[in-house]
Amino acid sequence: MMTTRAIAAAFVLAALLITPAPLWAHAFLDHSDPAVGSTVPASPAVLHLWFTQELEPAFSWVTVTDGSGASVNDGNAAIDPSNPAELTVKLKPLPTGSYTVKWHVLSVDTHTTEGDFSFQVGKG
Ligand SMILES: [Cu+2]
Repeated sequence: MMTTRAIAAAFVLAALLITPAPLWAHAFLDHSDPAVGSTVPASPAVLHLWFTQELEPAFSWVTVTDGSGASVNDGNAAIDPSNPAELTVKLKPLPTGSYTVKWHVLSVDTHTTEGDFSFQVGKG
């Protein structure tokens, strides 16, 4: 015979099995180049962000700032023509230092997500 606790656990498990699909549908950052938290030896010409879902170009952006908060974007972010889940932005030449990436995207399911991370240029 099931205890109350076991019945409660069964309901929680059922809820977990039912709810993940809409969560997975959001566009979260899958990986990036330079990678999240990484140190790269030389200034990257382009930042690539790969998301878990295709993006709406008009409402998706990324800003890279240096230690003083100044943007080092070289032009606007763009969706890769061959991959609607990839956002890229050209970067100005980056001196040694720490850089902050802030992204905000609208996925094709109309949900917005945002996040930030940093990477370093120069000797780690
Ligand atoms: Cu969503």
